[in-house]
Amino acid sequence: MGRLILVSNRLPITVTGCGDAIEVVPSSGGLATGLGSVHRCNESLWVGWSGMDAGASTEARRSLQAQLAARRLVEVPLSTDDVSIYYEHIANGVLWPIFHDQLEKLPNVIEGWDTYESVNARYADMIAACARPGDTVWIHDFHLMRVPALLRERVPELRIGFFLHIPFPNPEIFFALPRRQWLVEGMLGADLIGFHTRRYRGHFTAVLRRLFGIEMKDECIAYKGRRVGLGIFPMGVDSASFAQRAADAKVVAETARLKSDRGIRLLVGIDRLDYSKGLPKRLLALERLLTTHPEWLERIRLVQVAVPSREGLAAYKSVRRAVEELVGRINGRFGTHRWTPVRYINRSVNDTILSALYRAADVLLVTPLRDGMNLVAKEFVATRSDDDGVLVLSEFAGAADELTRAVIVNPYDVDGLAESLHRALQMPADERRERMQALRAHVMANDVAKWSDGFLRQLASMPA
Ligand code: ADQ
Repeated sequence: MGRLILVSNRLPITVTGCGDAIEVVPSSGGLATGLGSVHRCNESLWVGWSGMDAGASTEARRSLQAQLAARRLVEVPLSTDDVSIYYEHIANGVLWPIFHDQLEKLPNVIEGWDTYESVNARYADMIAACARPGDTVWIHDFHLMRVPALLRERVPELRIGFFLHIPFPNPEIFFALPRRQWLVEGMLGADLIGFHTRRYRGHFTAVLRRLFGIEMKDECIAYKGRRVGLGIFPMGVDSASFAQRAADAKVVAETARLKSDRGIRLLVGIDRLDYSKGLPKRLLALERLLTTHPEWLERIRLVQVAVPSREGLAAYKSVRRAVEELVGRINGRFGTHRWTPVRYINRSVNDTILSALYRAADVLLVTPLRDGMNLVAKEFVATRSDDDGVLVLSEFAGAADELTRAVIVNPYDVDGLAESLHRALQMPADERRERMQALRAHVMANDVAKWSDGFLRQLASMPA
């Protein structure tokens, strides 16, 4: 049996300190946490960038290498220029908005594809240097779309899988992308390409038809004398550990503290501060709710946790400004000496607080304008072993295809969203329980281990 080599833009760690006093600590977040269990169980190698500048001192680099090796992590060093062009400008500044249908967020000047290619080639070089015959390589996400083809050129017989964590857009939008064919050719170096939903795969096959006249048959296409599988693998979360964490004494105490304001119903939002997550529209819906249903004044509170993200990009500065203005406006307009409608937390929260917020929420709001999957929705459901709490979920999150017993909303329809909040807040206990039980049955049975096993099993079954 060969080994598994995981590949992602970032390794699942954060480097702190400097010189030989540097320390490597695990990072959290969807991909790091989700693949973390795959990495632990499979004795795999994990290739990616450490987050450390390539110009760091020799002692710092030596210390880093030793700590990475102990965790079976392999670093692809990136310079400050690489990071600013490949990661910030192309991946986050160009690919992210197009894949989330936000053409107006594109910069006027798009350049740097050569750096995207050369960084992807360095990942391919590093994987080729680590791989032994019989190994399986699993590459993740939009930062590394050229790696499958570049790796195939270097080691033609390797078994290569690629998973796209974000949506694949409608062809009409995808075709706005300069270098679109070259990116698709990059992905087609894989033996198996995975998507979260049938719709994203449908968009991808429509693009293949238009670019190459290829049709999918039995979930496969024939391309350059090879077969490439196109599969649907909705990612799950580590459901058992979220369920277990809810019983932790610290979580129980924190949950009680959050619920101590008797008579106040809690709405909760947990997001990266990203324009795709729909925060301004969510706040507008809350404002609308307090206007059209004044009976909720002094009886509800939104706790919105928004982790700062990609702050160097103008579009992110502008969504942050918009959110802060709206929070200020709503609190100023409706707040009283004893009540503040929105509590806004502009940083990451630790695992205990996260679980307590999920557990204390009367209503969890997941209202992205577009989201590949959205793991927050599934983490919430996994945490609610009390079978209570209402999930309000955007129809434009991949998770909506599975979590059909949530209150499904169109986040562009602010009035409709306000009415759905009203309905969620009023939902009788029986209906809440029936819906949450159905959601939990799905989330507990379809966890992250099932996702990775399903992908890897199908990859293993592809003809070599
Ligand atoms: P993200 O866009 O990062 O992921 P998501 O799936 O919601 O979105 O995962 C976010 C993770 O970060 C969750 O595990 C959540 O608990 C954590 N998190 C978010 N806000 C936090 C906060 N304020 N404090 C602490 N933790 C926080 C991308 C795609 C998604 C896709 C995932 C996985 O955009 O659509 O679901 O990859 O494929």
